[in-house]
Amino acid sequence: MSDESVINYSDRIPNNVDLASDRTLQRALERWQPAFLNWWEEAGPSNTSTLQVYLRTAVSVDRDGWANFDYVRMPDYRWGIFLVPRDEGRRIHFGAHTGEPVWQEVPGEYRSQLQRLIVTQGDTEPASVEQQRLLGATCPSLYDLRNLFQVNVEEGRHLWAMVYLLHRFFGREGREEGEALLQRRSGDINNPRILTAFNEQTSHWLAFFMFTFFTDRDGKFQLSALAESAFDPLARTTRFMLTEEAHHMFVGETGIARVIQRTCEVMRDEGLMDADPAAVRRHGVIDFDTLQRFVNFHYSFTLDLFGGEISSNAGSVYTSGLKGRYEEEKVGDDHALSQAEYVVPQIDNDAIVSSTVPALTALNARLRDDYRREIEAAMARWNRIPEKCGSDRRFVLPHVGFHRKIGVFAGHHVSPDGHVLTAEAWERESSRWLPTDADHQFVSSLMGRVVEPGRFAGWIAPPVRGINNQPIDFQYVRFD
Ligand code: BYC
Repeated sequence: MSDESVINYSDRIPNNVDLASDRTLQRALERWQPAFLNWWEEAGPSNTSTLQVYLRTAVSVDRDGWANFDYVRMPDYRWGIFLVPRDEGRRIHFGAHTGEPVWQEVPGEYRSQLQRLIVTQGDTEPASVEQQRLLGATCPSLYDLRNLFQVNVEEGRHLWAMVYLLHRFFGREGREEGEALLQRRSGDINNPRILTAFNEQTSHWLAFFMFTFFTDRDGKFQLSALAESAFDPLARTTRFMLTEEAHHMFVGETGIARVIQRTCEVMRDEGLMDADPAAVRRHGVIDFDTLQRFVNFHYSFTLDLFGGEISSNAGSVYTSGLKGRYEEEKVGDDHALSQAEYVVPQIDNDAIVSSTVPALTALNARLRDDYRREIEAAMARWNRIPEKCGSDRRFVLPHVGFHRKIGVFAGHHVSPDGHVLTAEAWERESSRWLPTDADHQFVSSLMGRVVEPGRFAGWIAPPVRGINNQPIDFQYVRFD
């Protein structure tokens, strides 16, 4: 048997699943590979095929040895299929099948539910690459350009991960879904991506950092729930994806922190601590009010990705054993939720109330609450920056009902502090809470291409350290 922790790079498709021993699967994936490369060329990062980028590539799925850094032309990146090694003794640990050995094949009764989950997950990966397609043209530094491309190639690999599952376990339908994943396009009215947030534009770097902070973190929580799955190949695939996801969230969290840092420095140096936003903007940095509006937007549109607060779908995929809770094993209950209850917010007569519902129906709300807690902790880290600079300003999360399109708050107007408003009041006030066209124009006006090693655009501070212990002025991307 092959060593599952080592990735075979001599195959056309790098893998640690002994692809060579399954000729039919190998041929099917080798047919999908050129279609993937065409998609990358057409919808992936624009004008980048000749660049050499200092990228990390997985060489092993072991905890310590998986990353190798080197210059790569992106179309030559070795996208492949990497699963964490199989744990022979693994048993189902939640839902109706608790205690049974995990499944190595798809149980017939859950086939369509499972396929749907895998397709939905897979669809987000190319979607985010499409959303970020044009950002390279306005990068604030070589360091940031390299990070963008690292995120892009890894999202491409996450697509490979889901397509492997579709091809290997779902026959002709799976292959058709694999093709459809390359045909849908973010924002295309006729053939859009599946989930709402993946059809929005990521039109500048502030949106990119917000997206990698807020939306990639939804990726973390959804992948963590899928990593509990009774369907072992899905659990093993998503576990490896999670190791890559961490860098994407790092890009977002430190990106926003650097924007706040730069604004603070300019405000302090120019004596603008109490100045109005327009005065701050005149110095070429992004004022706190604008940043807060972007926080409000990206947080609320990411919350929609958790699905409805009350969802029978969520209960059913849990009971089937297909998707668990965040860190299921650490939760101290019966892991069946037959009697358990959970408190969710609801709207009752134009007021937000707490109501207790069967926990099985509230699993999306629960995952969202886990997510919110992690976001709050990260925001507390951001808030240390204005504190250190002597500013009283703090960033806050809006109420979970604010600006929602999915779930119990859809169709209602909720203010950031959790009051239900009339449509007229919302119309009057919402430009104070959400980015306006003028905000986008202002932010876009700051975006210029900075590609001299060690230089950074004026609206963002340099990072604390470089990538892989390289200096900050390292040539992270070569253009020759
Ligand atoms: N947009 O019962 P409900 C990532 C649909 S991000 C459009 O309330 P359910 C990444 C839903 O499909 C993580 N439609 O919710 C991040 C259903 O339709 P059907 C991606 C939506 O099903 C950055 C109906 O409404 N992974 O990896 O429990 C960069 C009722 O749904 C939306 C996953 O999402 C929406 N926002 O949960 C790159 C994991 N929300 O079936 C990557 C897999 C709901 O009635 N997906 N609907 O036609 C899932 O677990 C579930 O599909 C959801 C929805 C959590 C998304």
